[in-house]
Amino acid sequence: MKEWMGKIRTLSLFSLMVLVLSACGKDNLTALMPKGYGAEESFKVIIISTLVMIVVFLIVMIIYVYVIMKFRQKKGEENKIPKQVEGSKTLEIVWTTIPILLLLIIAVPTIAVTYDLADESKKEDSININVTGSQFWWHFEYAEEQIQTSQDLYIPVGEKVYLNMLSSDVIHSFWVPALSGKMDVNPDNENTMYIEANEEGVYWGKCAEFCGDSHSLMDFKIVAVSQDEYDQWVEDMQNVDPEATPESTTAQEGKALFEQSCLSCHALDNTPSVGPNLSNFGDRSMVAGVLEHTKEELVGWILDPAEKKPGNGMLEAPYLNEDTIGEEEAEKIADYLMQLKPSEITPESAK
Ligand code: HEC
Ligand SMILES: [Cu+2]
Repeated sequence: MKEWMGKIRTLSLFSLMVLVLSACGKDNLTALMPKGYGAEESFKVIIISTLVMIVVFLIVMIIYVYVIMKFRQKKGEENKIPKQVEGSKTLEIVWTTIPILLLLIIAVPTIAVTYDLADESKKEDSININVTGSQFWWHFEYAEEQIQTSQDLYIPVGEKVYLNMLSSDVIHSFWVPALSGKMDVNPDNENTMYIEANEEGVYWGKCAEFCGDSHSLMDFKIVAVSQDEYDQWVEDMQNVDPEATPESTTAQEGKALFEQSCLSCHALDNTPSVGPNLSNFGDRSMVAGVLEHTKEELVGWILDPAEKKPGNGMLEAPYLNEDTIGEEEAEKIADYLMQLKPSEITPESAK
């Protein structure tokens, strides 16, 4: 093979790697840029394990190359059989002890961090949120504040916030890589974890347990704001008024249509509901967790939720089999939902 061909191959391989790996860095969706206590502690464990692995790799490679060079067949010695060794106590002890020590170096901090992150001693005095995972969306109920919201979870910066998690159907897993590790969300036994954000911002969350058709679209956001902003948000949410009359006439017509076809599953106040709570829908960061928060996307979602998120719970909506909601009606409903903005504190303001 010509020499330049080999060089071009190596070059294209590296360019491909740069391309592929550069897509990995969304800085609000990575465990490698921790922005909260749980993620920081986990990151330390990642670093320790990686260092141990690098050291082991280097030592093994050095011995490997040395042995290949030293014991390869040499010219004129084709029939030479090297000295045969059977068993060596010293070697056996060395290669048993070193791995034990290495495992201890990894195990001690890992176990310490695991227990630390499972600590519930501050739970009673902290904000407690009941989290429900459903195919394929997330619901958040602030137990004491009596607020219900979905998809965007608001928390104050620098506070441990305890999440008590249950699933309404299959097993999901709650994961906000920049803030903490994963936790299974089961149908019957409640799991608790805490998250804590160091800085204001919007952190991306994902379901990390394969749970059905649209598992990869089961996204949510953590909106971390200052304590004052958080208090303000709580007050605003406690005062939502589902009866408020919208300004524009299209939105008023949208409200009536919404009450007819949608209110059976969605709530606009602090009561529980089968589908996502929409009382602050105008302030959402996304539509259904994954679509851009625009009127066009919302209209598209209302007309054909199956296309955007296969297998989702809204496909049960009776209006989808009736002729009641066409493009015109969907636009009116979208006008209505987009103006539901009870608070000035939003994912936009937190960025
Ligand atoms: C059978 C119950 C049901 C009915 C009826 C229903 N929905 Fe839904 N809706 C859901 C469920 C469940 C989801 C969550 C889907 C997902 O993301 O997996 C949802 C999601 C949504 C979302 C995205 C929520 C968010 O927080 O981003 C919007 C907006 C929405 N529905 C609007 C409507 C409108 C408008 C109607 C009436 C035309 C309607 N829905 C009727 C069950 C329903
Ligand atoms: Cu899931």
